[in-house]
Amino acid sequence: MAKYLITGGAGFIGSTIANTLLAQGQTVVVVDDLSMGQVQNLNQSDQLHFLKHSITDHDFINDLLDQEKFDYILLVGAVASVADSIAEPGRTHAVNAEANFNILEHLRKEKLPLKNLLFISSAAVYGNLAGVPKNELSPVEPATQYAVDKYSTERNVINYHNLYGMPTVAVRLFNIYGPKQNPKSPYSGVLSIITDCLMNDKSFKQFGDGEQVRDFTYVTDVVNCILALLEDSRALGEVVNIGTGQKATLNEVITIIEDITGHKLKKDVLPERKGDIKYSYGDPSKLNDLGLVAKVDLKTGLRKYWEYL
Ligand code: UD2
Repeated sequence: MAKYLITGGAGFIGSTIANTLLAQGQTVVVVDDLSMGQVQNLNQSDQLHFLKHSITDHDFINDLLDQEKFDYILLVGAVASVADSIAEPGRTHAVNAEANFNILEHLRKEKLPLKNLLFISSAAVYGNLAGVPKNELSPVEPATQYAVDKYSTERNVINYHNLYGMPTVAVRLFNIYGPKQNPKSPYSGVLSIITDCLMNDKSFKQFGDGEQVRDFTYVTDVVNCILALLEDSRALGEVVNIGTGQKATLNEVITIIEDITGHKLKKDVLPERKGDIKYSYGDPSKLNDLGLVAKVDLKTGLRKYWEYL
């Protein structure tokens, strides 16, 4: 059994990873400031150590790294929304870039042993450049603070492998949905907001014409791929898209949800959101070549999500 550090481990994706590892009997240390995450997302276990703290406290994190000697580190903690980063670029940079750089530097300087470190990057790095689906060699154009910080950390993570031999891997996630996604912020994932509107008879604020395209990927698919990549030496020093490769417009998704729930969504149509990407879907060939696939299709995933709610 191994010891894992998960930053942002009380959030939507981090807690799903943590609970999967705890079910395997692994030891998991979670550092989360609970700005978006919730302790209740984490299953109770003697193997879980929860620390409510910000990853921007470098001294705290460095002491933790020195004391615990983690086998695996998962850098999940982030200001998790593009729109949020436009509102708060300074805080975004401190969390999404500086906090992660501090961890890499401390591991390097102190020569701390490590089996693998995985960074959660984002499809946002591709920006609004023409040409979809995006593969890992597609040009990038990070157009928001969120995307710039995801891209710079991704490069650092890969460079620390190439230059210093640190075992690392980075994944670019597309739009993730499923149980535990917190719908309470205006910056939450759109599917959690839509289902919250349906459940509470609220009007959905739709930004733009609803023809924006996304690759919605179910959270357990993402977690299974992440945990497999951590163990795959072929993925060391690599950037890998995690997505289904299937695309859907917001309008199509709303129709599927209305069919599943039998409710009609009330909508207010507003202008497009600043920094929004029109067409975002990925080519998962590299992931698939590693024997991994995000296999839950949108209808099945939305049905599972609705049953969970
Ligand atoms: C998602 C991720 C982000 C990043 C990016 C990569 C979330 C919350 N964000 O951003 O972290 O990885 O993908 O490209 O998963 N929308 C509405 N009404 C709402 C909320 C959203 O119309 O109340 C629209 C929004 O303008 C966008 C689409 O729905 O066109 C998806 O929005 P989102 O916030 O779920 O995700 P996105 O793609 O901006």
